[in-house]
Amino acid sequence: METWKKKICLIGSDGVGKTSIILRYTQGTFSNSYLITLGCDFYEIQKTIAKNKKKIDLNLVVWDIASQKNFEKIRSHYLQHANLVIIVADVNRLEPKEFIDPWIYDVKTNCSSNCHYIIVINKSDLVNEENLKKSVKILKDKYKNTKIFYSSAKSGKNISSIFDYVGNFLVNEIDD
Ligand SMILES: Nc1nc2c(ncn2[C@@H]2O[C@H](COP(=O)(O)OP(=O)(O)OP(=O)(O)O)[C@@H](O)[C@H]2O)c(=O)[nH]1
Ligand SMILES: [Mg+2]
Repeated sequence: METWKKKICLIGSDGVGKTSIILRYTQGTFSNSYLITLGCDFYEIQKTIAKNKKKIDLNLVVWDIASQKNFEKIRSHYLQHANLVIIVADVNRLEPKEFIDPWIYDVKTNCSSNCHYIIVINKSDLVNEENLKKSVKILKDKYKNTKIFYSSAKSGKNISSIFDYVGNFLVNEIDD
């Protein structure tokens, strides 16, 4: 089987749940306590993805990048050569100018032009379904060409869908 190696990065404001999303997916666990990420942590995810009639063994290297202001310079290096970036926001902190646009700017200035990004609105367990749908619709209208997920690292909602999408996208939608 062919093996592909890809780099993905998670970025987003402090405490939005980047580390929790990765731990929920890789270990199936969730903790209510908040252990801030310093610098960058690394994880690996193995997936088998169908491509035409073949199967691709996809090795995702996941960079969980610290959000703090004083890491800004280092962060620009961490983002280099990313194949895809997951911008994470928190359902209760969604003002685009503050919580989403700066991260898109980060991707656009530090990643190559063929690097894609998606937006994940995490902590969906904290709002009711109706408000969640409203918030997601506003963002989908604003960021029309961007794939947007909502998720909960706490309940596990949509966590696998995010990584399934990312795996499939990297194998079937881009050809570098
Ligand atoms: N209710 C709820 N809480 C969550 C969820 N995801 C994360 N949290 C909580 O939010 C806090 C921060 O989560 P982290 O995963 O550490 O956030 P982070 O984005 O990695 O934060 P930094 O490393 O500081 O950038 C923790 O107390 C988590 O338990 C979620 O889906 N729902
Ligand atoms: Mg973290």
